[in-house]
Amino acid sequence: MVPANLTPQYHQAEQRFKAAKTVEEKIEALEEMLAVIPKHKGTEKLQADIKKRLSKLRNQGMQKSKAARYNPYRIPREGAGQVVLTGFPNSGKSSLVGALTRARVCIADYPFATQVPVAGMMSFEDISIQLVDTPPLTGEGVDPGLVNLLRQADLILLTIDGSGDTCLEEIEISLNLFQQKKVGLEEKPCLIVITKEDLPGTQENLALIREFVPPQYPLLTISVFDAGIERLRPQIYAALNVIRIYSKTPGQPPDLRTPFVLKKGSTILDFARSVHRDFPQRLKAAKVWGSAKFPGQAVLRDYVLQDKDIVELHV
Ligand SMILES: Nc1nc2c(ncn2[C@@H]2O[C@H](COP(=O)(O)OP(=O)(O)OP(=O)(O)O)[C@@H](O)[C@H]2O)c(=O)[nH]1
Ligand SMILES: [Mg+2]
Repeated sequence: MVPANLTPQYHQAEQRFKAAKTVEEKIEALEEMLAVIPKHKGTEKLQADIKKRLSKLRNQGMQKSKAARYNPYRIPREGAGQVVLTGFPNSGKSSLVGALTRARVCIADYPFATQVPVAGMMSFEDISIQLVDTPPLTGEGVDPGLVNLLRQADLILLTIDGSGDTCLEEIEISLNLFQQKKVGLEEKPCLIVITKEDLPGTQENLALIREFVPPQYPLLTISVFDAGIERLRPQIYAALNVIRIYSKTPGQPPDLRTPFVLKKGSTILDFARSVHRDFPQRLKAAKVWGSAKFPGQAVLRDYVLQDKDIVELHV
């Protein structure tokens, strides 16, 4: 075996490696060892060894920096639609998500209680809809993560504390911000929920609020301490503009447990596409129960489906 003939420089670097505490320090020392190691047959095995340790540490480092880049605003859509709740501090976002889902939200009587988005599933009849609680909006700047979340949402739910002196300003600032940040209110619905209906201040402000809000925004008034909050489930579902379609295999009863959720206005062809991507080409006939003139009526592929229709596709 050829002697390694390691240099003092190498030994120093090796000492630094042994003393290193962080992944970064270790990587740096190993790189130095590799740079100064005499390159000949006798050190080949040692060189390979250093390279192996380096790549292992670099992988660790990458995972660490991935964790550092973790984005709490990245919330994958789940269920029949994603509803993002937004609004000024203390306006009742977390209380709503807490009342309608099992998500562990932070509710507090001081502002800025919520620091990262929290998602929960709201059940409505036989489907569930994702509600996302978020940190508050303010008049001064908005987190780009929140803007992205609003852009990707299927429905925006703006909460306004009806009892507050600044409720009209909050509505104005929020709607302006949605426009400035182009969150897509041209094609996506936005519900304005006036919270704290139980407080006398809200009752006093309601007439003003109704006059102030542009007519294209549906206004709801609720209290989380009142059973009326349950009305929100169907109202959120309705605002999502989707329909549920149950599929039926020929000769069998329909599958009423797991509906397909489609955009309102979807046709037989759209439904066929969501069942299987080959179905539109293979589709020979379709029958509809529900909105059809009579149960099991044969319909064409451009037939517009309605909520709760049962569809039998023949391919
Ligand atoms: N009286 C009354 N109080 C409410 C209602 N909804 C929420 N609150 C109270 O208002 C305070 C703020 O509620 P949160 O749900 O934490 O408000 P938030 O919008 O999530 O607040 P941030 O996370 O700071 O943005 C809490 O003390 C709630 O109990 C309501 O309908 N009626
Ligand atoms: Mg909150």
